[in-house]
Amino acid sequence: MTLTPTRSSSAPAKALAAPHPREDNSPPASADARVVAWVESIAALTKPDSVVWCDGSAGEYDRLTRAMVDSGTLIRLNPEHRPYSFLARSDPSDVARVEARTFICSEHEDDAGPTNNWRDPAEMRPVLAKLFDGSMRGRTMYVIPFSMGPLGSPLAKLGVQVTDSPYVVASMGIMTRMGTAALELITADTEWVPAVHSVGAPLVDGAVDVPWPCNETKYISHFPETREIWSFGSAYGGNALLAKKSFALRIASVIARDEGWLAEHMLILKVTNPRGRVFHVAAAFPSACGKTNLAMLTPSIPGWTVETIGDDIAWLKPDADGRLRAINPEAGFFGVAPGTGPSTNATAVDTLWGNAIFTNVALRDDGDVWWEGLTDKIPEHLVDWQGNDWTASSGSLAAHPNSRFTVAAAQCPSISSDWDDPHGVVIDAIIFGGRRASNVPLVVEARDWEHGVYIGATVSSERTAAAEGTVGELRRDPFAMMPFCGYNMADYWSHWLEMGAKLRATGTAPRIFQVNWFRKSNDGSFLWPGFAENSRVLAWILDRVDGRAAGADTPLGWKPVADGIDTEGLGVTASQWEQLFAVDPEAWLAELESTEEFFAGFGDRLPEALTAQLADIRRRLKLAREN
Ligand code: TSX
Ligand code: MN
Repeated sequence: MTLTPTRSSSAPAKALAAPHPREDNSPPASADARVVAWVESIAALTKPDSVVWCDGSAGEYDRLTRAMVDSGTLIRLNPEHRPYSFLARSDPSDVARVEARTFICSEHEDDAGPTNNWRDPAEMRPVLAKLFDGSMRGRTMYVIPFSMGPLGSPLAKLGVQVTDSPYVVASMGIMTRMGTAALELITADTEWVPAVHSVGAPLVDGAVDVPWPCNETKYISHFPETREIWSFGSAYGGNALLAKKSFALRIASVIARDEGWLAEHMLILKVTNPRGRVFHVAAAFPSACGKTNLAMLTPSIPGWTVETIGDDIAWLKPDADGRLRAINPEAGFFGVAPGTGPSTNATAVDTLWGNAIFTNVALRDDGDVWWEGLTDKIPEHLVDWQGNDWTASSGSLAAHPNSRFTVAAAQCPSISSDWDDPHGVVIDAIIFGGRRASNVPLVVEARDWEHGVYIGATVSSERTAAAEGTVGELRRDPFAMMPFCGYNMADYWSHWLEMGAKLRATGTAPRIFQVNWFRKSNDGSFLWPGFAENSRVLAWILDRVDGRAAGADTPLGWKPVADGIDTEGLGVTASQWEQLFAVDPEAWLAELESTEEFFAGFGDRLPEALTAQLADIRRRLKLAREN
């Protein structure tokens, strides 16, 4: 079957010479007829000058990146310092995910729930049809088949994204298993998720292209019932790399609910204890908690090793023996650059030696990249993320605070040999974290799965900057999924509770823990050194799983007994240790009031088990207050 190129008569002649299109636009022979028909329908709507089916080869990546260097979208970094690497500078208006323009278009508003922006699909579809009509004129439309998870894995899912951004193609090539092999897995009865992306900047009426085309109007729309993604107007991160947050979390969470598994915003670690026993841990943290740093942790304690399986997303599914197995559905890291340095995450720095795309970081005079936190010594002169001359006295940041690196997971020195095991890894422990200056102890273990789900549902960070609201106010981010759950959050909690019941019935459910690296003393200083020292907390957690660490009862769960965590050489005083685990009943009873209010927002969809958990913790706190 041949795809007829659709050309708008008004498209300028120059745009017809799009970057290295295949000479004919015919789909590969292996392409499934439904995929071909869908691509034809999107091309008919968006009217690109040409259509290119991506094969995922190194040659294709090379051609695309060369064309982007020629067009000014990418700057090739000095190969002596950073081989096969590029810098992209985005439009200053297109620098982050836009939650206010992210929509869940379920048939019923209640199925999106109070934490999502809901739009009636009947209203959204015509809006999108109008925006996408001719939105790719003068450009090439790329077809990107991809697998989330190892090719052919029973836990993997397939998708096809079309995009008019070669930057998105190159990024998807790093972040997913992209190309011919994924396309060949799509046959007549394979489920696959279609994702349409346009930067929304057609080249018409002689318009000249810009390095980072985008549109002021943005829509990141999800249709959970038909499992479609439509994204318009942005080329940045999760707005545009639709395999990541849009597919692997928002759409996958809905598929997972229907199929009996979990799509989670979690890193995955492999940890080996000094006796050689191997454990796997999945952990959910809200933003700005250093998730990638934990995913690449180098332990400070002897005999323990930590390896990386994933840094952002985990798909978890019970196996035939009732054990929860997890894969990292991604193939790369799309990490925040600022704050990544030899003391915070030396492994990430080593991962980034080459073959990387950097977006919105600063450019050094020697053709390498720089960002705040990469080195203690600030370079004398830089070109900042907006392309302006920069010196330390400029009074601005050289790299955008949300600037990113994109790099293959396989290149990470701490990557585990089983990171791409198609069967996934058995999860022994699940950790929920948050950035809490007060109340939340360094670590506790949940009493049981229901208590663990309550801990997940109450994940939060305290606001640290006045600009974000009242300092100290809780920013709730249940399961770190607030912006990523594709359906009603209360139904998601019910699904977690049901998964626990199933795991208990057939096998062993992972144990659940809460951690907080960010508790502060009254003088405002951090009580816990964090970073590599977090290995001591991981060791306690896994000793608990191993049945070799005692726990002491608290109203919030089981804490380490005295000397349960090795603090040798840490510089944490006895008083600081006490403050790290202090439970102030009054402060906690006040927090429970706020949690009750938050829960009430979910109305009658709130699972009874969470109301019961809250009541139980309140009872325990009142008892503690009396004693
Ligand atoms: O990533 C962090 N982790 C997890 C590491 C595995 N960060 C950085 C958060 C921003 C993304 C942390 N910051 C951690 C942490 O455990 N802890 C802290 C707070 C902290 C910062 C500095 C010091 C101690 C604690 N100490 C000195 O600066 C000397
Ligand atoms: Mn994330």
